[in-house]
Amino acid sequence: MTDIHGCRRSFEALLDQLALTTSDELYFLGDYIDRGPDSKGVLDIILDLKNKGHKVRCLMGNHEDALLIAAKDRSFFYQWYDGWGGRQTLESFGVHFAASVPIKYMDFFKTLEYTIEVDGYILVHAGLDFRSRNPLAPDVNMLYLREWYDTIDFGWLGDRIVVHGHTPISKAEIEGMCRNLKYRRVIDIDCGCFAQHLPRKGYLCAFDLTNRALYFQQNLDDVSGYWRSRIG
Ligand SMILES: [Mn+2]
Repeated sequence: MTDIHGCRRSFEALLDQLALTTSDELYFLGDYIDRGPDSKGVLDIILDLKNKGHKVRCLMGNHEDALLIAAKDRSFFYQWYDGWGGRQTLESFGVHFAASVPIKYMDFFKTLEYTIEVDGYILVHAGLDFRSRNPLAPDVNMLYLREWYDTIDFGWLGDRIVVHGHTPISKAEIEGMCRNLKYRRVIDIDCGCFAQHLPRKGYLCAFDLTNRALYFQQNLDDVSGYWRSRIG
């Protein structure tokens, strides 16, 4: 799953739909926080899954990177707060500054990985930088890349498939990528959960790596606070 963006109710509903057991491995592709109303709730669920014995691995998204920067850099803080939906994250914690987010969560952000390679898949938040000599070398670009498909080195990639988020696309586009995995070797599973008012978006998506099956959950959260502040 990817780009939950504080949509705790949608996240819970998708987990219910998946009916996981502790033998399932769970991979989260980043952007747990910002925009949606309950970033703290999303993080609590993930930490709880770990505590209950689920195998959980979590990638870093650009929004977690931004929070860590905002905790140290006052001028970036205001940009994150107003422009990135950081306001909603801080409201969920009941604090006023990024640096005031409880240490338990800050420590979690610092453990996040840049890529995971598992069972013929490469998982990453935004994309791989194929201009780099080693596209798997940890690099902040991996959290921010857009429109990188033209640079894919299929020789280097071989039989592997890249799974990523970060760029919201429609449910139909995700389903199309899933059908064409054999040739395209990449799938974006960000269905713009927080963008519930946009056509064909507003779903949280899960991709079953074993069966190459998709699961969608329509957004159940009130994201109007973020959109009001964006328009206002
Ligand atoms: Mn992102």
